[in-house]
Amino acid sequence: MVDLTKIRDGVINGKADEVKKLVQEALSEPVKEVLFQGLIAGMNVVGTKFKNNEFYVPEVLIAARAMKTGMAILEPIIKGGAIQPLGKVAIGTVKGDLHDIGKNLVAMMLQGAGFEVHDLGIDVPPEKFIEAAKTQGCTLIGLSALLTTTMPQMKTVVDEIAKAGLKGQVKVIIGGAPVTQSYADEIGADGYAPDAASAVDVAKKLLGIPVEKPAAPAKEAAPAKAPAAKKPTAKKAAAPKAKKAKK
Ligand code: B12
Repeated sequence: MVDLTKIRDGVINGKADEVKKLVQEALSEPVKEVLFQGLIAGMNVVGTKFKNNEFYVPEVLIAARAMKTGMAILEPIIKGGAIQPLGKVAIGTVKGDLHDIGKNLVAMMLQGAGFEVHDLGIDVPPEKFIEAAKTQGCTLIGLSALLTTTMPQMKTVVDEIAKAGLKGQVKVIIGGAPVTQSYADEIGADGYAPDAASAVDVAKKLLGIPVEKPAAPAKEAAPAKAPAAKKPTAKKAAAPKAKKAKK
């Protein structure tokens, strides 16, 4: 029997090779346990550490890579119907905007939390989000914008969802350095999150999924690398706040 806390700690510590080996060894265990007590439990801890400024973007990316290595092994089994995803999310950077580092982090954290994530990429026109809702059954749409000039695209997507008759059935969560809760309120988005870890909590709340506290990691689980002296938040250096953005 494989100790699933080793998978969890391997994710936290960003040990992709170790996670791959352990997940392969754990295939005799129920896949749900490997996923939830191993990979997702690890990413939950990573999310909490990121929120608490104990982890920084590089540690999150390294952990997400380890999580993805394990996910790649489980995916064929999961797709075979072994586990129902928490929900289906379509995420993308809005039309005209090519920034994707933050969006990718959010996508990875959502995947790590157990959501089925359809990453539509960058420079995504509104109709692609609507299409993902209609054809893939995505009930949550995540919009990322890093430019004040592309933020109005978020309102266009919200409006298009209403025009398509999907309001209420499809929720919209927005984020990106210049985006704020007040902008979300202003354009009628259902949710906003300032970072990738909070995005998971907000996504769960919007879809009516209980937000649990992650299990504490084993004592020896230390970060993959010592964090940088200061967290390089995009917020501080970023564009003016959304209130100034045109609708
Ligand atoms: C890297 C970068 C680039 C790279 C992008 C590479 C890439 N693959 O993403 C390149 C060089 C391509 C680029 C280009 C440009 N950039 Co640029 N860029 C940046 C920079 C330095 C960092 C952005 C970043 O990745 N941050 C790190 C990530 C982790 O943070 P984040 O994106 O904010 O994401 C977090 C949260 O916001 C949130 N989040 C993000 N998305 C979502 C989505 C959802 C659903 C949720 C819930 C949460 C969420 O969670 C994330 C993780 O915690 C910022 C400065 C800054 N400090 O923000 C400028 C910045 C965004 N860029 C800027 C500009 C002006 C440009 C250009 C116009 C420059 C030019 N003249 O060509 C072009 C625009 C190209 C285009 N059409 O998009 C300005 C925008 C100013 C403004 N008022 O709009 C900034 C603010 C720099 C500045 N201070 O002037 N850029």
